[in-house]
Amino acid sequence: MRRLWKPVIFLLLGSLQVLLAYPEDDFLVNANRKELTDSSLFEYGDVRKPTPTKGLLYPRESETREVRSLDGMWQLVRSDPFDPLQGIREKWFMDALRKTGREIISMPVPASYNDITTDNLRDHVGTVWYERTFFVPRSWKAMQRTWLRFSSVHYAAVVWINGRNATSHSIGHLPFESEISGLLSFGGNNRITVMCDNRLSNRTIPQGSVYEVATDDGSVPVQSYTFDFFNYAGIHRSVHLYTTPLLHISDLEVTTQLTNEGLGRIDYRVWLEASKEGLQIQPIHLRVQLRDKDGHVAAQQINKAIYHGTLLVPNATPWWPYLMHSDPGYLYNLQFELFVSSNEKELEALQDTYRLPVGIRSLSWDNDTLLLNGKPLYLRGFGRHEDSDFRGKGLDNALLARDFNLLKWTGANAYRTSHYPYSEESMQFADQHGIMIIDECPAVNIDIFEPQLLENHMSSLEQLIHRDRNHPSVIAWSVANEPRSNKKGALKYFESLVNYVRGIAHGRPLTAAINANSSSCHLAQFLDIVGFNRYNSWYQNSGRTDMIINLLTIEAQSWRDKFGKPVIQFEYGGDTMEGMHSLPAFIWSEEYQVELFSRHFKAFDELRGRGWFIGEFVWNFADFRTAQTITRVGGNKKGVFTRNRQPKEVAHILRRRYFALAKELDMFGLPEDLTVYISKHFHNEL
Ligand code: BDP
Repeated sequence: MRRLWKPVIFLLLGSLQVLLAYPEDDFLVNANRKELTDSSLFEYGDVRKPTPTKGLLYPRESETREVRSLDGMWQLVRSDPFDPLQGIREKWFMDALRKTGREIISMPVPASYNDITTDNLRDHVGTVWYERTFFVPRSWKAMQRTWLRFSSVHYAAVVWINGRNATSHSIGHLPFESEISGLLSFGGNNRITVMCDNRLSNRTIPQGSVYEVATDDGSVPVQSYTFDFFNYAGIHRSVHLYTTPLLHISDLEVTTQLTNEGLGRIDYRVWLEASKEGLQIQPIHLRVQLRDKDGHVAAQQINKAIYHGTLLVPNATPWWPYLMHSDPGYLYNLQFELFVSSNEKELEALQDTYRLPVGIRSLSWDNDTLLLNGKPLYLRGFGRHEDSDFRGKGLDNALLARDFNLLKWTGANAYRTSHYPYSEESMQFADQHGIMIIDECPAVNIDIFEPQLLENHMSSLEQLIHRDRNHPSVIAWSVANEPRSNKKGALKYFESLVNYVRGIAHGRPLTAAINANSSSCHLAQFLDIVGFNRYNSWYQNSGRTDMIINLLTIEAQSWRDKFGKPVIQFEYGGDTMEGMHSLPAFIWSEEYQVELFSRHFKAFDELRGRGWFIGEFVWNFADFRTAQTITRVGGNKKGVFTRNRQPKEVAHILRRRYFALAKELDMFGLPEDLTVYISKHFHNEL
């Protein structure tokens, strides 16, 4: 019976795709798919470039805008895994989901849905449907527009308001929005329905495949993927309603520079958008004011009919990273006010205001180093995950705050958003705290290189850069993690990808976390900074920490010799069971993790002296959930912290190293609790 649905599903696909602008691939995972083995066959010259995304400013209240959260308890029903499109055929979106007669599950938003219930929702493959109701005030109808914005749904989403299609999106971890003024009942109750599909295919970013397996009770679809974190799904981040005037500021782009003399320069560009009724409104001028932390105007400009400009800021307070300055993360507020002609007595009226936090800093790089405000950087930090008990990948402000406290406690100054874009709230936090970000797109472990994948990959980077280009904390874009870049097809694929990204990189260097060898990698030659992942004494030479220094220094030098670019190690580490001890050290014990790190530190110090090695990143900040495999005990245990964010023994050692580097490089004093009193004859100093 189940199988009968399949032909019906395929027939429906063409028309649905047009109706919902929902990528065919996401419905059609693994059906009629030809495996592509020799990706070198493809030419990438005429790949469709993604249509640049529009808007997407983070929703902020102002005197002209209201923001309302739709976070809270939603209702969820799951589809039959063999018939993920049943709800589309039967138009579940036209009425309350309880009318489907299916089990209703209370589901918090934001959160992954996987770890909330006690049944197999965790391993569900296919679609689930979310729903909630909400009021919008009558006052929102007059003279404004209402927008619906999702900060991220993984992997793909189709959205209806009161039974009418509002928007759709695919690729997780990225925001999308749409105007819904025409779909709402103002002063009345409204229903929002979201279909979320978690299936990954050869053409999704990241890739995966769904296949059918026989079980004792029949058969089930199973999602497989090679990347090493659980494919959590659902409405992962906040959902907002926000209003704008009929003519409003729809987008902003800002770049900054700092001269040696302390003169700050801010170049900005503003986009306006009007509804049909808003087209009549006549903009008169745009006032741009830079305000310091105390609200004083540090620079301003008034533009008539010009929507870009430059502000010069004498004696600017620069944005500095944590532990490079006593006041890191200094942010100004850049206030954009649009004035229009008014019928009232005053000649002009304030139409729209948007305020953007801005850090003034310069970023530059050459073949040896990356410089911030003219100072060479040495990055010390982590690869991380958005991952925690129950919430999975759901945004959690308590977790975010705890993580930043731990980052600062260890003396880290950077992290990589491995292996996908992190929440917008975390990017804002990084700006405020002076933590530097290597901003990675969701292309992890990509393997079968082909044009549709390339188009999606470009799109994921376009969306990421559009979202994050105004954050001072972002110091590089990472175009991929561990792609199979030694394969023949990778050469043309990455040439096309990097050519495209270079055109939109917004003043940041391009990097990637590579696990191929320097001799066979087809990606590194296109990058500005070569990043590599290597698990010496873990996946290679397990148990032999006495080989690390040699192997690591030889490998780093080989990347340097071949590509002549700055080099970073983006991943090293070993799984460690908290509380497992062994003397002498044995793999999986806390002592082994300490020994493994310590040998890496020695290699890093040797490499630092060579003038082109610019960063060390531990894998991983905290333990995290993975798919079920025999190499993982409850997940990946390479964390310096446990999954509930308590330190393993190595955290204290890493902390001493990172603060020692801060002292050596930027003359920072050490925290008092870094060492403990032992005896008056023993000074436990760094
Ligand atoms: C690297 C991957 C990372 C894994 C890590 C590991 O980039 O996602 O979690 O290995 O195996 O290859 O721990």
